[in-house]
Amino acid sequence: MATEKNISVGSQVWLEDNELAWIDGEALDINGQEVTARTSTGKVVTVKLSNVHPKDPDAQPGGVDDMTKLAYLHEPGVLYNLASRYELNDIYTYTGNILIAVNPFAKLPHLYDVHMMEQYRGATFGELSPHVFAIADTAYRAMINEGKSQSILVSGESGAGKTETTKLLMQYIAFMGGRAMTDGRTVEQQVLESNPLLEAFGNAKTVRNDNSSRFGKFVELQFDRSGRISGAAVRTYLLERSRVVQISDPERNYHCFYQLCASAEDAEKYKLGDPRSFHYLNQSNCYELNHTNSSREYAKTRRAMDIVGISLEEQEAIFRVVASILHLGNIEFAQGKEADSSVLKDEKSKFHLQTTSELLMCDKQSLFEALTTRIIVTRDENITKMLDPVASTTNRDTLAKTIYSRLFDWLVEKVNSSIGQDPDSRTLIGVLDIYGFESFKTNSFEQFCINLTNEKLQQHFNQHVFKMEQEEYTKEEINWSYIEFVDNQDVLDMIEKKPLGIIALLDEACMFPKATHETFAGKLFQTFKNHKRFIKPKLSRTDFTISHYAGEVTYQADLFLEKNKDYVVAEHQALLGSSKCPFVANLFPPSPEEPSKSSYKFSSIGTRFKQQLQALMETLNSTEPHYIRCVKPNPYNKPGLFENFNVLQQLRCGGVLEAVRISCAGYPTRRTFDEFIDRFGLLAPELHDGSYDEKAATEHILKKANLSNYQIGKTKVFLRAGQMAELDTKRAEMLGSAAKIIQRRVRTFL
Ligand code: AOV
Ligand code: MG
Repeated sequence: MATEKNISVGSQVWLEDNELAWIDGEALDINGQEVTARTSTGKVVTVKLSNVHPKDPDAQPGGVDDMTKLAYLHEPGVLYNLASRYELNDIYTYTGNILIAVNPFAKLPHLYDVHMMEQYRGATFGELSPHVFAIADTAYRAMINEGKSQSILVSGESGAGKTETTKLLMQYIAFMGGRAMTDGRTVEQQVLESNPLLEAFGNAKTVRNDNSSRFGKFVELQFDRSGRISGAAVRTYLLERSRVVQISDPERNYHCFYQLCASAEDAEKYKLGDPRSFHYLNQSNCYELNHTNSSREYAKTRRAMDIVGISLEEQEAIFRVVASILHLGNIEFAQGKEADSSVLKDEKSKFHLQTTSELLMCDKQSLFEALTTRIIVTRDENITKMLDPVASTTNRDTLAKTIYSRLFDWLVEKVNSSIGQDPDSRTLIGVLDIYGFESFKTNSFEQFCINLTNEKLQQHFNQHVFKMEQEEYTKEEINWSYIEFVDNQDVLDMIEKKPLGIIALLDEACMFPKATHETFAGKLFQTFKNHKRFIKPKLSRTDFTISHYAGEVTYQADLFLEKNKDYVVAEHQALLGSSKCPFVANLFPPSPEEPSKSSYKFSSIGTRFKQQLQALMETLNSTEPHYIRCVKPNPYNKPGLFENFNVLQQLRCGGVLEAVRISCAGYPTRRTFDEFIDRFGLLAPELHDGSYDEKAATEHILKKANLSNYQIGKTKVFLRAGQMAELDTKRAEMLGSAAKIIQRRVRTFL
């Protein structure tokens, strides 16, 4: 970050610190490129001048509500502003138009009640304290006034508060765009209730978050001409499938499994009971969530289903399928008589096979065969191959994952068809709740896809905040010193381009029978050996590192091929497609294509995901974006604890620090002369004599209002952050006194 190095002996300064990231102190001595200072904790240290920043001596103890109001703009300033606000439970802070939301990890009861919504309704942006409602209100009003679609992009790492924020946004928009309650269901109620429904099936407890969304979500709210919600569409991205069959302590499987087990009557109906008796749940020792009661949650899920419009028969079938997955997971295999064949391990397994087939309404023997054999299609004949117990178990898990992901997709589609799309709607507000950047000890295909998403969104953010700003300034020929930013088009090309991008190379490897993760990695090393975003780690032959906008991530290629392949085993398709339960059969419709030669038909998850992202970007590009960056103040999900290093890393990844810089350096508010005079003409009534042109009139108003440091372009006026608010206040004062005069006159008249 650019710094003003106005430091002299006696100055208040920020110093880089190993423990706190930044610590405040007083400069004692300056010697060339080194500064000696006493920290506020009493230590005397000598640090490089480049690691010292001046500290604002007049900084307000409670911080400022917009980073662009900071007197000195730099990393420690931004960080300590957030920290000191957080201490006072002021969890929201603006950076120009971007909202930063620091997770309070505590209920703030009055922050989101109806009274609060009333307050933000129609309030000028920036007039009230920063709030997620203010962003929703701005988007809603911009849609109404300008007839342009809007989108609100919520990002942040796991547990940062994206999903909660999204729900608050939707709640506010429903409040603004709802219609009076009728005895039937209203569209906005259905939209709101789709949240608990999808959370029951798509959220789970992870180490990072007790209610972690294991899928990405874009909700499109459609509006009619009068600004009422008239339809909605939910798009979801990449549900984590592996969780259905594999969990590790202290995580959990998807909430719906525990909810169903806790529901007294239904659990009995489906021969369930203690979750501890099911393999898919007892791989972890965690069964309960703090502060939640599973049977009450089950009732909530059922109610959400009612409201969304899922019939009772469908609900019965959904939970029957959920139960069948638990029973399926308890079917165990032992070595059969013939080499490499499997039999059921014991009586318990027989019981679970029986129950699974009853619940799925398919033939027990066919189910057993679908689990323990594989048909190999050759040119001349079909050969039935027996599977050994290990292969049968893997096969069983594959079936469980397939059923669950089909069920989830069905729910999403049902939400969409039931709420309904409004074909006449011309404007929409999209709300995006999607996984933030991830970098773990081991990173696989999922992280690769998630980080691709974030690269795309970062580019969108870049384009919006940086490129658009600069283009606008250039177009208007105003004075503007270009701010540098790191463009990430090169990373995107490396991943997405055909035929030599990483995804294309991965698809190629998946289609080539002899390819392994080693040959795939080798191909990557060869293709990108001189790419500045690609690094081959020294100690591994199959790891590769991508230099993402938010930092380097090393991926393990091992499971990439396997995870990129999306296919339904033909035997599974045949088994469930012929289920006597129409709901189950419907989850496995016959594929429209010719029956494939091989029982594994490959379709690429990576490529499909890339296309989904492309479609998402196109939607976003046709809207006016609003950004909310959620920040997780500490990794322990504890209230009141603000860890500097952690937060800084998130601010960097979210582009917040860059955005702060540009917001301040630039002119975030702009209006055409015409719009400006419309709004503020009353500040200079003498303009009515008509002797000014628009540009001169604009300048006249600005001078009269005592503003400086704005820019007048060719068609627009450009204001610094905060100046619009200043003008608005003056305008409100004028209007207020005018209203008082009228009131007084009315009173005298009476
Ligand atoms: P995420 O969506 O960003 O994580 P959530 O929205 O689920 O994170 O938030 C995690 C938890 O933080 C919630 O369950 C709440 O307990 C708490 N929380 C978040 N926002 C607020 C708020 N405004 N007020 C009070 N508590 C809050 V993930 O889906 O895991 O990426 O994958
Ligand atoms: Mg979430």
